[in-house]
Amino acid sequence: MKFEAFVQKRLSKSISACSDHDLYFSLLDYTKELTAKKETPATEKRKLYYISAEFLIGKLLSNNLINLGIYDEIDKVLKANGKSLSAIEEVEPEPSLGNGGLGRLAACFLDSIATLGLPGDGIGLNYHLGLFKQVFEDHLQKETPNPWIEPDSWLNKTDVSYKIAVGNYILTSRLYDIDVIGYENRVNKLHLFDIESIDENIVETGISFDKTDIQKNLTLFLYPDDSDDNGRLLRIYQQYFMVSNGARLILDECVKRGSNLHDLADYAVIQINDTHPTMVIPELIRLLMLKGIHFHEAVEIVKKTCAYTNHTILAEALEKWPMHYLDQVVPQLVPIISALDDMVRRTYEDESVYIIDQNNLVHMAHIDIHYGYSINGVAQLHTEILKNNELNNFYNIYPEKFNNKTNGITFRRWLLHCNHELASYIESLIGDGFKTNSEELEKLLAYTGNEKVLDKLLAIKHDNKLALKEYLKETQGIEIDENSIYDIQIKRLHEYKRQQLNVLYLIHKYLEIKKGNVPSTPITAIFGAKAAPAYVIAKDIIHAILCLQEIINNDPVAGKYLKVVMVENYNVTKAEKLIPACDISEQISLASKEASGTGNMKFMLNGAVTLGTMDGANVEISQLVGKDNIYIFGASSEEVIEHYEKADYVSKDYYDSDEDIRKAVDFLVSDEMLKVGKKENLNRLYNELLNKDWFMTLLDFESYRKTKDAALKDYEDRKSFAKKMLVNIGKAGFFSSDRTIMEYNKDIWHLG
Ligand code: 26V
Repeated sequence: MKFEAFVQKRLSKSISACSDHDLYFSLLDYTKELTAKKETPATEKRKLYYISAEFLIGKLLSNNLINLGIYDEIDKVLKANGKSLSAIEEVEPEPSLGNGGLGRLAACFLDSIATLGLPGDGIGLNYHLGLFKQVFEDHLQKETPNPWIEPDSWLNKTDVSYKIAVGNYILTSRLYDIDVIGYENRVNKLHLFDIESIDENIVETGISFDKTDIQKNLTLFLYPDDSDDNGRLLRIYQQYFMVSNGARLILDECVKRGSNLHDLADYAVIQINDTHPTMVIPELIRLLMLKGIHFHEAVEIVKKTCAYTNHTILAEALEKWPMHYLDQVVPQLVPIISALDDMVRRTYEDESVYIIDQNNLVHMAHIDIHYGYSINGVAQLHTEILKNNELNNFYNIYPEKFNNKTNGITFRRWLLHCNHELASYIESLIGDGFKTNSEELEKLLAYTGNEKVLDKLLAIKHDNKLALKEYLKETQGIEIDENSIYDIQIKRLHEYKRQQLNVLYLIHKYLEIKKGNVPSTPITAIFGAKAAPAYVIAKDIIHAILCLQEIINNDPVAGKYLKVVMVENYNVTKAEKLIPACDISEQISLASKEASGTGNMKFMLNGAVTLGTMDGANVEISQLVGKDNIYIFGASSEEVIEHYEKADYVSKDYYDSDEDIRKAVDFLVSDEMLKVGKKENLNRLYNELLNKDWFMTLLDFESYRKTKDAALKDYEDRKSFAKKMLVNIGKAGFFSSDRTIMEYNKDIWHLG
């Protein structure tokens, strides 16, 4: 049935008489009906289960229309009736079911798995409230709840339910599914487990709530604040609930497809996304033993079934649970984890590879490495650092298990959906093959000397900048200049990502402008970032940015040349508006700290030029585009690792010896700043930079300043800058998550 007829039947009115609200819910149901018709039960023997605590799927309407191949048709009929799809999209709430890169990667992977026609489902939790909504008050971040589930949504209730014993509770689960529609291909599922007794009314002020009432709070929040014991216990409840349900679903499905469980590894591969789902290993062993399989055989079966992806080397992010937490929440797993640890102790002398350490902490990653068959990092450099440094003791034991899978992004969302104008222009130049074979973007390189093409590229960028300008005016009342250079840093706020380095540069630039050294083209520096609610310094950095926004934007002279914008509540939806408008993509983490980054790939695909360190996937980007088409600065990962080993980095030395640094750092606690900001926060940030600076901001300042100034200068020659943009787009094909997934399949999963 055509959409017009569908609306008429459903609402007894024509499209033109409908509100955007009517049309959104009609499109939701229309899409679901079409999808249901496409569904075919998996006939393959072997299937992938991607278990993850986060799937940052973002809004689904446009993406689903694109993947079903009906976007243009719907767009046309809406326009003909005086309606706009982008206005209708505003009605859709964003499911923010992830913190950042790790969760968004899982969502891109599901899209590619379905697009490649592979049998593979996601397994996770149905959080009722996504990552908190960020609001700014008095130049500070405040957190409020972020609901997304409505009576009619993308969730489909199923009849799958299990009884899960956890702590002192027996919880009855309920499975909800979201369809994952491949681009002109198969439909897979995202399985999200939940319980019916969740009570949203237990949320108190902001996002605080009673963390002990498990029946009411288990799936209430994504990533509850784990800075206290109850928060950490709740994390373990969530993790066990996720993997126990997941393991049962996997076993049930495999038996249905013909497995006798001894041959489970022929029927299932389980990809463990970071350590959050690690308890699936002991839980599967437990469940197999309940089916009569002997412990040692169960261990061997699981070893052949599970594979682990590591997403960070940051020590504070590697999960280590105190044994007494596990005793309290998952006593049924404790004898199994102890037996797994025993086996390690009997085989290896090196204490650093034990599962349970001297302090009775359980190292979750160690379970994955000993009892999984594959361990991968997410970019070349990251995997090398895992092998040679962080996990070297494991690499020496199991060199064959280690492999790299450089991350990727789905081009359906990050080009076709978010940048229609660029996508259709590319299609007019090189045909539509790039939509399914991303490497075909290379054909664009034939046009790097073509003035008309370069002009058009600049014109598209200008349109996207104008659209962003209007959006920011509407949503935050901030006025920016579409003729300025848009320099954007959007990612979680973390000291290692070094938003503070960008801040120091902006202060420096402001002071230079005040001295009369004005830039030829005005600069708009845009940030978007949420800080973890308990991460004090991260919140201080947000405070500093908001203070600068007020000071600089209102300065009658400097405001003409420099604007600072902190986008409120940065999320996937905002990323889709920011990325297509960007000229300079800020990827300035301290070398060795950013495992990969995926925003860097999204910017490149949309024609922004990277300003970055040799970190994460910036390394692959620079190899692909060559040094003329990227701005690299800063200490190398080797230098940084050496500084840590020798403990010889002293930030104060850099402060003392460089006047630009000193002036920029001092400005944080200047009268000008203290007039708009809070002394406590600004002093704390100042002291942190001066006396600690764990992520070596001052070390890289001078090199950052020089390189950024060079990039701004090069921008003056628009044509040559447009050529860099085109090279970046042309070389972005490697970063399609289709390529990443093909590699996972070839080396790890072996599906089909
Ligand atoms: C987690 C935590 C939690 C405790 C406080 C500090 C902290 C810091 C970092 C993390 C990161 C968790 C894992 C993660 O999200 N990694 C990201 O994964 C992306 C996809 O592979 C990758 O592109 C990013 O570089 C990596 O940071």
